[in-house]
Amino acid sequence: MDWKISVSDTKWLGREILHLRNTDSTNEEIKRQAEIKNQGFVVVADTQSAGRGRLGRTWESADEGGIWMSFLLKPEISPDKASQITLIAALATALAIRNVTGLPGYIKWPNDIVINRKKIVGILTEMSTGPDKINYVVVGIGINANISSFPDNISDYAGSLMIEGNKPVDRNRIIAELLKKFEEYYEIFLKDSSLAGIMAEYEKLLINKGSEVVLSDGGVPMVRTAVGISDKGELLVKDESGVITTVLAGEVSVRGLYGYV
Ligand code: BT5
Repeated sequence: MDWKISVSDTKWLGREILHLRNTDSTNEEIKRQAEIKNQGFVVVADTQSAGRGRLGRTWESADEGGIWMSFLLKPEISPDKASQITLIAALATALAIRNVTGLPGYIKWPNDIVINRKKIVGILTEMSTGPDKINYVVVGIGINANISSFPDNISDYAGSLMIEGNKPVDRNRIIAELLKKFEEYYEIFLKDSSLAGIMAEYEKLLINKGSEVVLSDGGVPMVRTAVGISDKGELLVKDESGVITTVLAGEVSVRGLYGYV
């Protein structure tokens, strides 16, 4: 806990921040407190003992140099729109990395940030729903910030801001900028609960745009060209005859033709 977190230029996001030395998962910590905390509550942990990715995957976060954080949202939108929040978080994170470190963070749809083909950030959005309504949403963001090496199982494709930029980064500034950007874009999103207002900015940083991607849902992998996103946050892909179809996050995995990106 040798670093201090302070966020001053947001309206509601990060007005209350809990900074822990260790927890199982910051997403779980938020869930334990979700009923008693206001929207905008943030949890940051120096280490996680059970960090999680999507679909039960593990997120390596035993290193104290990371930014392992989650925040609580209570949006009044229909549950099928919640997955779009992941894209807003990705855009806010990519911009925060760029603005604070100058490093060229790109979004790998839907939930990763990559730099020089390395995965630097993963995002896990979860929600609790009642009948037809969202109780709350937890946005969890893992940023490999000041990390110098990774476990063997991910070392081929994982990277950190410190490795890519050859110097340590100021984690507090990244968090402050990320929360500010997220708040700004989230409020635009809430106006019509669509990504229409941020699509153009998102696509500028979308590494897949114009590239061939391999789609696999467990069956025969298909090669398509990614052309952008829809206002619902789906990936738009084109086949060789020019027909454009949509890919929903979670339905298929998207990889580059030559590996991770
Ligand atoms: C993700 O899942 O990328 C979402 C990760 C979200 C982590 C944050 S940290 C704060 C909050 N608390 C949590 O418990 N989680 C959130 P997915 O797309 O499923 O990718 C997971 C895969 O990324 C793993 O199977 C590994 O291959 C790889 N991976 C694991 N740890 C990594 C790391 N530190 N850096 C880069 N890649 C990693």
